[in-house]
Amino acid sequence: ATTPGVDAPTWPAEFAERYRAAGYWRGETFGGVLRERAGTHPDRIALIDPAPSRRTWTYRQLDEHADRLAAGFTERGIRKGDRVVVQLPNIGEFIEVVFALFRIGALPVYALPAHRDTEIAYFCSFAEAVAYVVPDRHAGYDHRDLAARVKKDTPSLEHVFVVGDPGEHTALADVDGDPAVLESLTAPEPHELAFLQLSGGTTGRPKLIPRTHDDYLYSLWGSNEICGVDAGTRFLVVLPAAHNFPMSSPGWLGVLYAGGTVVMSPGTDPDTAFPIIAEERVTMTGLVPPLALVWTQAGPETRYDLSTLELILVGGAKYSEAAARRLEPALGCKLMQVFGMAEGLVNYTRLDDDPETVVTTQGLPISPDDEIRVVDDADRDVAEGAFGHLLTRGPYTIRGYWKAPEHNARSFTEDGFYRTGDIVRRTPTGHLVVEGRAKDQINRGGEKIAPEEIENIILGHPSVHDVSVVAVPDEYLGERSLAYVILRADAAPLRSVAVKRFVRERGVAAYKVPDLVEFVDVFPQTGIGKISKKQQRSAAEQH
Ligand code: J2J
Repeated sequence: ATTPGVDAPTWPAEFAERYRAAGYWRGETFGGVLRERAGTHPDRIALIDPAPSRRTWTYRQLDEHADRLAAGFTERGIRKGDRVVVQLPNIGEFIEVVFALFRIGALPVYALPAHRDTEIAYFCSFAEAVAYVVPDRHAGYDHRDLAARVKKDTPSLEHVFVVGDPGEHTALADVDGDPAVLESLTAPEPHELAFLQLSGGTTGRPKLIPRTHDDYLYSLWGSNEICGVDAGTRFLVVLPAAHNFPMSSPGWLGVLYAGGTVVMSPGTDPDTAFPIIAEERVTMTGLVPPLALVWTQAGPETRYDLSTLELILVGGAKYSEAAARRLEPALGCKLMQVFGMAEGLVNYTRLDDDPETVVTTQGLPISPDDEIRVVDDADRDVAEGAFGHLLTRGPYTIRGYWKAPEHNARSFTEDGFYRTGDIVRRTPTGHLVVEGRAKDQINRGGEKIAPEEIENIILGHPSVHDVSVVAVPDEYLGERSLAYVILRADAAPLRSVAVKRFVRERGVAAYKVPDLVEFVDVFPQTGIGKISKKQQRSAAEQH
């Protein structure tokens, strides 16, 4: 199951050869990289988890813990190619667990802490996961109960591992095996799958993104070179560690690759993050635009010393030029914009770009071999500098989602370009400017919502005849979600809060619950009788 090509479309041989020959794919694995770093600089601090009481891991300790966990997973029957849903907040155990899985070639499936019954049950059943790793409680929510409900309905799921008090499940602390058992295992290979990442999604069900050791490791060291990550980097993980941006751009994985130090932040607000920055002398972090706004406001007044900060990356959603101009003076560090996607392609402004370029563009691709096309609705290249759909192909952009042949036929061109769904234009220097989006998705401050997923839930309400979920512009988040609802003719009037509660009770991440609900009699139609989301979106701008 780790071999790309069966469930996971992969690069044609001539591309793979080219990427290896160019030196992008170095033939390394995650488990091997950690072992190597633990050998060359065993006593350097790899990881700091400051809350609730400060814990640190040297490279040697991280490597040893990963081994013992890997052995414990092996003793419990977890094998190469098995899928394991990992839903952990920003704590040190997150990194221990994923490196343990990397080492035996089991594939982490990254869930966000916000995910609830609907998403977790789907990931576990679709990925046929054998195990699910959770915290006991997080942000006031008991993940052990969620795990018990999901386990009951998911035949493949044999193990639930809990960080903290395990309740009816298994304590992760008890997963402690003798690393000698690892010696007889078949090691994962660089061209094999390393994990399944989540897509932002445009469809009723989230898609899983199969990433290999070779391709993802290239995106890491490529990012490190651009962002100036080295052994002296102290990187704060502010956004959820499971998300592709804080993981890889350059993220905690990039920083570990470089031999730097990863610091976990238990929260995103200045009151939580600023004291950690001061205490741990953090040099770099990544933020979504709404958070960058909050930090920019709080920076000038803070009593904490932020002077160690050298670079803040901002991405995940469009960062307004006006907001971008205020960041450097307010926080006393450099800004870099990043426009990336869990499917692959990542663009950065460069450290030596002129200041105007940094505030007005979303950067250049990592690789000289990232192929960029900007096309019209019929896939014809637009004139240089004109707006169009962004298509991309390259050494770390997937060739297809996991087990999704029909969707892949729509999301990729025949010659393997990924249809990003983003509308961009290219400046004469090759920098991309994101102008908008053609895909049916809501970008709520960097958190992606697939309207279809929420529409399907609301359609399950007995009073609802039809529903359409669209984005509404929002000053702070960029976008919020609005559900237009048509009630059944015979249904009693419904209140907005009842619709929101219904979605919440179905068990989905809180950020997906519609911010606004509006009851209407009809939907605007397009010429061919489909709902016109375009018209709905422009009507929604009045909100
Ligand atoms: C406008 N839209 C952006 C930006 C992402 C680094 C950074 C971000 C992500 C990410 C990531 C944007 N301006 N600066 O994985 O490694 C929107 C686009 C894109 C989608 C991808 C990384 N940066 N976007 O956000 O998979 O619409 O990855 O296609 O969550 O976010 O979302 P996601």
